[in-house]
Amino acid sequence: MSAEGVKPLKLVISGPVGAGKTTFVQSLSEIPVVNTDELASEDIGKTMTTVALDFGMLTLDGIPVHLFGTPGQDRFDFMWEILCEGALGLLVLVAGNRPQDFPNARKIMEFITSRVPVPFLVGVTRQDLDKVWEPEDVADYFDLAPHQVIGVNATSPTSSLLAMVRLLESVEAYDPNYAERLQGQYNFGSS
Ligand SMILES: Nc1nc2c(ncn2[C@@H]2O[C@H](COP(=O)(O)OP(=O)(O)OP(=O)(O)O)[C@@H](O)[C@H]2O)c(=O)[nH]1
Ligand SMILES: [Mg+2]
Repeated sequence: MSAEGVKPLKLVISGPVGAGKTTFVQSLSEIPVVNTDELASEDIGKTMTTVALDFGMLTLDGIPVHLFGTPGQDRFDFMWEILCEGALGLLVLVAGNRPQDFPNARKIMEFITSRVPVPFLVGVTRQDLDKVWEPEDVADYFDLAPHQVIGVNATSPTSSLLAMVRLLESVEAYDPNYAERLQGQYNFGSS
């Protein structure tokens, strides 16, 4: 239990390499993000990559929210499951200008949700760029309901906050008792 007696909410941000997971956590966190980015040991199209997790924290309406970003590379897939344990919700990010990553995003979604029954949304990043897939088209691609896919600019705190609020709303819609049932299961950071 935290000092105020309010248990933190745990949210996980996953998705393929370069989707914007670390950026999203950095945009939202009120503390310096615990970051495990290292030089990529293979060609993944960028220099640094997350090898364990990102951890950030913010407070929403007085409730502490803990954000965990996962690695994108599937060589670290064991972390996906570990990080999703006890999570209230999952946001699977995919870069809207990289449709070649969509199959990988599907794999990650299926990997996690088949092991941990966590409510999730898909966030299509890079909505600030031209020539980017619209959330509705990505919903069609993944065979998801339109409300399960949202657009986001992960470099923007405002846009990231909106996406996070949408995720929390969808958790509530998924099962109003879900949060209550998780109480007591997740105590990370509490004292
Ligand atoms: N313009 C724009 N750039 C973005 C957005 N999201 C991420 N980026 C950029 O994309 C690059 C990769 O972002 P990261 O946050 O490192 O991606 P990641 O998902 O953490 O990647 P891994 O840890 O390697 O799996 C960075 O240069 C970000 O600034 C977005 O919504 N808009
Ligand atoms: Mg990262």
